[in-house]
Amino acid sequence: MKQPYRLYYEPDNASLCIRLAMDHYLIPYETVLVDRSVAEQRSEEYLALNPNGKKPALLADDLVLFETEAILLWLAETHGCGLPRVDNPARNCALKWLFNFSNTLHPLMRNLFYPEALMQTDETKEALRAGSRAAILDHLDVLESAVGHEARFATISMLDFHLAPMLRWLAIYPSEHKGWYTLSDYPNLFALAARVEGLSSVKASANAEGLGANSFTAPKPPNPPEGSPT
Ligand SMILES: N[C@@H](CCC(=O)N[C@@H](CS)C(=O)NCC(=O)O)C(=O)O
Repeated sequence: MKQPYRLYYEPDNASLCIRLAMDHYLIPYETVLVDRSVAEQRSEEYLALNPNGKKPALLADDLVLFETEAILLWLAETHGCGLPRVDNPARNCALKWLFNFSNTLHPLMRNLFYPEALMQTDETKEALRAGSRAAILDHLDVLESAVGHEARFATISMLDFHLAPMLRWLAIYPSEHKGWYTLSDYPNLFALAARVEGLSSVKASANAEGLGANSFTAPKPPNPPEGSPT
């Protein structure tokens, strides 16, 4: 018998997107906490899995995967779920948004959460945050329109399991720089978050990471059973 996949995770991190997808599409997995309090993501063992030192990583038999979007795509292809199949023209619409997330919103959010990766002084860090916030607000306008008008977003897919967590994180991290974004200002994105939140599979994911009630429409800092989100 095949081993369940192994998701290397930390609560309320990018690995949440993978957990949400695997819970929803009933893909068996087990989790391994990558504990940032002891810098486990920089350990020799973890770097052998993901040389970038970031979560998530997914171990599937002998295959080691990293990059959130690549993992979501691989799960969809391997399990025939969550994205239109190769012979379906709708696939291109889905992939363009998946790649868009990986090139715009997701990396811009890293500038808010980890400005020290690029900048040294308080002043330059704040300048990076400010520029990134402005760019994110522009992207949210684009997404608000797309989610409202594109058929792709009418049904739950891997895109939702990526976008809903990002909308959550923007509202609560970093805790000392909140309040510049309000999800309810974007009715279509709010509706997407509510749709995801209403899925029965999401309750299991939210419980496993201590996300609390209304974890996507009115997110609060989590209280995870193990590990720490920051
Ligand atoms: N492009 C990566 C980004 C993942 C990422 O930024 N993960 C964060 C947690 S949300 C992380 O590992 N941060 C620790 C660090 O950067 O040292 C992906 O999509 O997998």
